[in-house]
Amino acid sequence: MNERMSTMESEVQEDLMHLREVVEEFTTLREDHIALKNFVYVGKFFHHEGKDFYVNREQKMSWTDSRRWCQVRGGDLAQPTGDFIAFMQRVYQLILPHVGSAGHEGVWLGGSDIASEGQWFWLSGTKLPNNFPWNGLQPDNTGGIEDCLEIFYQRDGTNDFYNDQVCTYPSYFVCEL
Ligand SMILES: [Ca+2]
Ligand SMILES: [Ca+2]
Repeated sequence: MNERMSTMESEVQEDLMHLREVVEEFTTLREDHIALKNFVYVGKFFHHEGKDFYVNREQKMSWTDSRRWCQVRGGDLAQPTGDFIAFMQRVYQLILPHVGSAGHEGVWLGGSDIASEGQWFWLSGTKLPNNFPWNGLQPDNTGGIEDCLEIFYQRDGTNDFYNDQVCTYPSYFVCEL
């Protein structure tokens, strides 16, 4: 009798353990679902030359935090290829209604010269091409501390350009997925 009791007890223990695992898994799934729902809700997607991009125009973050935000969702900061002007215009269409009262916004992309001043690389490790359409005066490394790639937008669209910016500056950003 005692033996049967203890067998039952260990079976109950096992069931309880299994139940805890199921609850844990459910909780994780639920959190993922909420994150995904918010993700779809807050942003805008577009397609450019074989890649899917996502513009976060609701939250401003440093370049590093922006990168983490993209990575948590299975991507990274945007590293466009090909027609960089067309890419800039596509982002502009999505950013324009969100340009703040200052009349201009920066948008982070996945390029930097953090490793070596003046040597610009995408996060993939590929060098930015020689024909990269920097504005005539950029990258100017203002104050000796501009190491991250952004697109700089003016509300009127007359002066948009690729620029090097201080990495800790809070900006909108583009992820690739
Ligand atoms: Ca720099
Ligand atoms: Ca600059």
